[in-house]
Amino acid sequence: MQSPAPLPPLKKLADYQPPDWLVPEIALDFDLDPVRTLVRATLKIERNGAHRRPLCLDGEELEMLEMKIDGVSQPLPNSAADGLELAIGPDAATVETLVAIRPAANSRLMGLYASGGNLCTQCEAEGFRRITFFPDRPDVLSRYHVRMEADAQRFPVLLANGNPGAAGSLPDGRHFAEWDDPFPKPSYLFALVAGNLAALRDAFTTRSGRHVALAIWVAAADVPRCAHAMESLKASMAWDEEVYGREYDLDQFNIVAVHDFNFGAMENKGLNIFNAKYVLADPDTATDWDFDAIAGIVAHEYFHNWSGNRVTCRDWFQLSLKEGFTVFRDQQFSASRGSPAVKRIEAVRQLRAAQFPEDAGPLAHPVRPDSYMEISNFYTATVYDKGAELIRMMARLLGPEKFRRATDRYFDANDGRAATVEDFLAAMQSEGLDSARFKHWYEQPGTPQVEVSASHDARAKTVRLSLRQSNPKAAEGAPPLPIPFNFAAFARDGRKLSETRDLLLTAPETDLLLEGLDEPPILSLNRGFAAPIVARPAPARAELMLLAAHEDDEFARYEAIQQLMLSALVESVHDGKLCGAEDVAQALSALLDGWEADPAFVAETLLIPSEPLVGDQMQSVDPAAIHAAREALRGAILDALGPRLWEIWRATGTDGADLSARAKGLRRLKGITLSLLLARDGAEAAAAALAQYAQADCMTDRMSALTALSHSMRPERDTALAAFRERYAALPEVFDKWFLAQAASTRADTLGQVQALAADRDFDPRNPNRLRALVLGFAGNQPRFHDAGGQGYAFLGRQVLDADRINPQSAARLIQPLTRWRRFAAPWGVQMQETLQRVADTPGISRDLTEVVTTGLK
Ligand code: B3K
Ligand code: ZN
Repeated sequence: MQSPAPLPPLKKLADYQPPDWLVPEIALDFDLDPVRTLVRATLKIERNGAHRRPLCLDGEELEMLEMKIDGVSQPLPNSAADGLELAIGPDAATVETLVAIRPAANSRLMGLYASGGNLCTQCEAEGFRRITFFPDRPDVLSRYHVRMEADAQRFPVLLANGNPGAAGSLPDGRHFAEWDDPFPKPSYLFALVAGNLAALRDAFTTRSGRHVALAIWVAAADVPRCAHAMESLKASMAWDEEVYGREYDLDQFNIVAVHDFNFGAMENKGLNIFNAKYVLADPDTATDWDFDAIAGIVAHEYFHNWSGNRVTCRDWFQLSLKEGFTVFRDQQFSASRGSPAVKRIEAVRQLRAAQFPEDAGPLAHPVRPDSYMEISNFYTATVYDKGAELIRMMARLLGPEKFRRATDRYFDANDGRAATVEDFLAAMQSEGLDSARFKHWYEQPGTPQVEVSASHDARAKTVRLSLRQSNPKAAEGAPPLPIPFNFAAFARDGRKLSETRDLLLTAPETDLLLEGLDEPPILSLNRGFAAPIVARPAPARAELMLLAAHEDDEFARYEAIQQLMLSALVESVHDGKLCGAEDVAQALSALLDGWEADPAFVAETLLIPSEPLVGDQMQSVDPAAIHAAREALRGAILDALGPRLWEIWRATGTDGADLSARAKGLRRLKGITLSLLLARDGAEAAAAALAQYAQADCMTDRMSALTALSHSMRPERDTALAAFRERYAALPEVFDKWFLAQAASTRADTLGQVQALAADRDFDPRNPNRLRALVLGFAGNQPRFHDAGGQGYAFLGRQVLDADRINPQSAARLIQPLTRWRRFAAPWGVQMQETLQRVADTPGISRDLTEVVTTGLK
C-alpha cells in the first residue's frame, strides 16, 4: 500500500517572530496582459534588529526572469517555486525582481486574475506572493508606488490603491497610469484593477473638510444599479465620523464590482473590490435582503479603513481583531438604519445557524486560533460573528462613553501599526475592563452553557438560584469566562416580578437569592442575548406560552415563541407524531394580532425554526424524521390559522420601490405567510403564489413567490421558474437565485434536478457564486442532501474534487457540511464519514481541502 503523503505543517501562534527584514518602500511596475503579465518590483529593504539571517521572500507560481541586488544582476535560482532566500550583506539594500504571471489561467482567484475580460486582484490573506516576491505577512508595512501599462482599448481604466498620479498614452495603442499610496500598508491590502469600466460618481466632504471623490466601477450597463451602494457608502462615511470619530484619509475612494470573487468583498486601501452581488441593486433585481446585505457589506469594507487598514493585524491569528470588530461596527450601523431588535434577531439567528454548529463540531477553534494549516480556512463564523459578539460584550460592559474613549485610544495608539488582540484589550482595560479575564473568551473554543437551577422556599418566600457555567470544548481546568447574563422572573399570572440588568457571571457557579416570592417564578433567561451562550434549561411549554404573551423585551418574546416551536418539533421527532401544535397555533395567533404594528418583528418571529436548528437540539440527527415533523407542524399551523394568513397575505401589498423599514417588513411578512399558505401544497395557494410572482413589482415579492413555489409539485412551479430564467438569465448575480431556489427545494426529486443543473449550459463551476448557489444550496437542504441512499453525499464529493482542481478555497468551503457526520444517526453519519474519507484519500488534493477533511475526520 502507498503511504499517505505527509500533512502540510501547522503554523502556530506561539512561534511568532518579528520580521527579519522590513520593506519601507516598494515600487511595482506592471505590464498588464491577461495571458502574460510582467511585474517588476523594486523593494527597499532594511534589516530589522541585529542578526545575520537571510531575506526570505514568499513567491507562488511566479516565473522568475531577472533579479538584481543594489543594481547588480544575480544568477537566477534553480527553483523559486515557493519563494527566495537571499543573503544580504549591508543593513539596507534595494532588491529588484522581474517575474511573469498568467492572470487568465489563474482559476484560484487569488493574486492577479481575469474576470469578465477585466483584470483584478485579491491578496488577502496570502495572494500577493502570486504577484511578486515579497515578505507576504501583515506585519511588513510598505509605502506603495504603482505604475501600470496596458492596451488602452481593452483596459481604458487603470486603478490602484491611494491617490492617482501621472497618466498618459504610449505608442502602439497602450497607455499607463501611476498611483501612490501615502499610507504604509501590508501586502494583503494591495490592489489593482484594469478594465473596460464605467463609474457612478459622487463626492463626500469629511468633517475636517477633505473633499473625497467617490466612484463605483462596473460594466456600463450596470451603472444605474449602483445608486444604493453609493448611498450606503456615503452613509457609512458619515456614520463612522459621528459614532467613532473616524474620517476618511485619501482623495479618492473607489469600489469595483467583479463577477468572479471568492467571497463578499475586500477592503483594499482606497480601492475596495466587491463581488458584484454585493453592489448591484434595484428593486427589479435585488430583494430587500440583498439591499440590506449591500449596505452592510459596503459599510463593513469602508469601516475596515480604520479597523483593519490604519490599524492592521500583526499576524493572521489576530484576524478577529479586524474582522470581529468590523462586523460589530457594521451591525451597529445596520441597527441604526432599521429596527435594532429585528437586526439583533437576524444576527443571533445567523450565529446559531453557522457559528454554534461550527463551535460544536470538529472545526471548532478559538476566536483567536492557536494554529492553522491554511489561513483561508479561518475566515469563519467564529472569527467573524463570535468575534463580533465579544466586542459587543465589551461595549456593553463599558457602556457607550467609555467604549468610545477606549476605541479612540485603540485607534490612536495603534495607528500605522500591526496590532494584536492584546493591544485592543489594553485600550479596553484603560477604561476599566478586566481584560485579563476577558481574554479567555479569545482563547477557548466552544459555546459556553449556563445552567440555571432554582429552589423555592415557600416559608421564606425566596428562590435560590444557582447559575453554573460550563463549556464542553474548553480544556481541562480552563478558567471561567466573564459572562454578561440577564434574566427576568415572571409570576404565573404574567406579572413581571423582577429583572436583572447588569449581571456578570465570573465564577464557575454564582448563587443568587430572589425574595418576596410566594411561588416559584417563571424565568426568562439570557434576555437580549447579552452573551453568545446557551442558557438551560429551556422553559416548559406552558411557561413559554406565558412568556410569549407577557415578555416586554422584544428579543425575549421572539425567543419564547421560537423555543415553543422548537420544543414542539423536538418532541414530535421523539414521539413520531405531531406534538404541541395547539400551543404553537395559539401563540402564533396572538402574535399575528400585532402584525400591523410591527410587521418585521412578526415576520421574524413567525418563521418556523429551520430543520438544521431542530437537529442541533437532538442527540443524533434523523433528517427524515425532522422533515416530517416540521412539515406536519406547518400543515397544522395552516389548518389553524389559514384564514388569518390569507388575510395578512392580501393586506401586505407595498410599492416595490419603497425601501422603508416598514415596507420591507410588510414584504417579509407577505413572503412568510405565503410559504405557510403553501404548506399543504394546495391548488389555491399555488395559484396565489404564481399570481404574486406575475404581478410583483419588485424582486422581493417575485422571489418569495418563487421560493414558496420551488417546493411545490404543481405546474405553477415550472411556469415561475421558466419565467425567471427568461427574464434574468443574462444577469449572473440575479440568475444565481434560480439555481439556489431549485437546489433548496424540498421536493423528493431535487437531487436529480440538481444533478441536471450541474450539467446545465449556464452552470459554471469556475464561478464561485454559481457553484455556491447550486452545491452549497443543495448541501444546506437537510432533507434532500441527506438522501437515505447517500447519493447526495456522493454528488457533493464529486463536486468538491472537481472544484479543488480549479479553486481550493471553494472546495474547502463546499466540503464543510460533511464534517458534521458525528451528529447524524445511521445510516447518514457513516455515509458522510465515508465520503469525507474518500476525499481525504484522493491523491493530490490541496492544502485547503486537506486541512478541512483531516480535521473533519477527527
Ligand atoms: N477581509 C476580507 C476577507 C478576505 C478573505 C480572504 N480569504 C473581506 C472582509 O472581511 O471584509
Ligand atoms: Zn472584514
